[in-house]
Amino acid sequence: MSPKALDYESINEKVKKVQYAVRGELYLRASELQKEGKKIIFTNVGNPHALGQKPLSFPRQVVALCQAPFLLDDPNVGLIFPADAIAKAKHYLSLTSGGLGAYSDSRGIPGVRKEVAEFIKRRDGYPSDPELIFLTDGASKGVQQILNTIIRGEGDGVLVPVPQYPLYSATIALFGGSLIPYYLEETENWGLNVNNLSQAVTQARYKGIAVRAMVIINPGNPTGQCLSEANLRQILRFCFQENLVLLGDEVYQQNIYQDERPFISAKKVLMDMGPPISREVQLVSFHTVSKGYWGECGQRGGYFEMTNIPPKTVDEIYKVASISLSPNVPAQILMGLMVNPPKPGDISYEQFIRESKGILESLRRRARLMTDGFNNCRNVVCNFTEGAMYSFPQLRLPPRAIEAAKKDGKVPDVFYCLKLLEATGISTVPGSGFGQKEGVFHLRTTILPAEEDMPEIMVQFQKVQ
Ligand code: DCS
Repeated sequence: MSPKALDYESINEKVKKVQYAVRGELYLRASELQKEGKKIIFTNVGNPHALGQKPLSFPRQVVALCQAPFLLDDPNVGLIFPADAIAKAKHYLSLTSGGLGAYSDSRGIPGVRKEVAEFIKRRDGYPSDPELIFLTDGASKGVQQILNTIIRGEGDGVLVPVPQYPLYSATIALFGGSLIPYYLEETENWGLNVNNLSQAVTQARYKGIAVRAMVIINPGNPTGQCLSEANLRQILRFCFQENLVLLGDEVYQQNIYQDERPFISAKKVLMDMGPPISREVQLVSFHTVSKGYWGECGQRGGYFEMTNIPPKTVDEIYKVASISLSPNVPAQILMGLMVNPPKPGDISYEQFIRESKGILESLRRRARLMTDGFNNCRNVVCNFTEGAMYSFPQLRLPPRAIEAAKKDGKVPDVFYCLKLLEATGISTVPGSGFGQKEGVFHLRTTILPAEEDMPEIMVQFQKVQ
């Protein structure tokens, strides 16, 4: 009998080709060890609540009321919920057509998209059109929707930073496109060199690949660098010259741990550059409720904003989004709250500021503790985490470790991370999962373990050296 369509040998080869290291071999081994009773610290995923970060009170109060609207009719509701949370819940319920149990428009609730547009305008100083903003189930879904629209087949290339977050490599593989790497400069704090970009494009075109888009991750994952305004200008000019769509992954825009390079959006820099570039370069920017001091990864809320994308293309993206009917509605409300949080004078303002500042300041200290801890290890060098949630130290593995890995049939950094896991229970991701230069090895860990556990974790890292 011929194989059935879902027999392994006959399924879509592109599915088999996909690799996603953040939940790969290391994660699977860590889960096994956990089942056997070993205490595991999961620093493989940027999943703050899983490592003890508390949700912010105000947004959860609002969403709780939206989920259980009958509480709004309870005469005691005001004893449990602050009046501004009650008012906000009523506001969001009034924007839905039937509450959280009803599908929304496939682009998201219009009133929330308007709040996102107002946030972007406040942030950048330029108008933003709610019609060009789509709400999504996390930023991942948005990235997939856009890459799906761009990639027509193997001959289409997308420039991706290396090291990169494997959402990009995996999605490009799944859609059958070609990933064109451009290497970030580790010795320049993971900066982006435009000459590397030109070289990457020239080489790809020589191979007959139509390079159509470029991805930037700012702040970087796994590399943690923040792009300067000058660098963003160079990138946008390059996209203009080379006729590339820019995908601006800005999910870590709240996670900044230094003052020299505050976050600046690609949209703002594009608009600052003026015509013709500001009218020509096609840009799609992504954001999420999963990161920042929100860390609401499980809620799956995101948005993307399109700039200079023709209405007919927007309609096609809308049509394809409609196949999934509606993004997750509770997360849309969280997104509304994220872009429109309590204001000075509101009852919940002070508590909101106290909680959010507390998380961000602790992350800043943890970024420092981790970088310093790695740089105190023998045979490790590590750039400072300027932003995002990760540390990406380089491991100077001795030849005998590389030999031992080879004997075991493993990539050396996978071998090292497995050893680290067995010895300490710390579950990291090998650098090879993100891409790195030939012969250089890294690991990625999040900076998310509780601050009080951090010194002990760094001692554990030092022991394995
Ligand atoms: N873009 C980047 C750069 C990310 O790091 C992530 C998540 C996403 C997009 C997608 O986020 P959401 O779909 O949740 O909005 N980062 C993963 C990571 O590297 N560790 O944890 C999750």
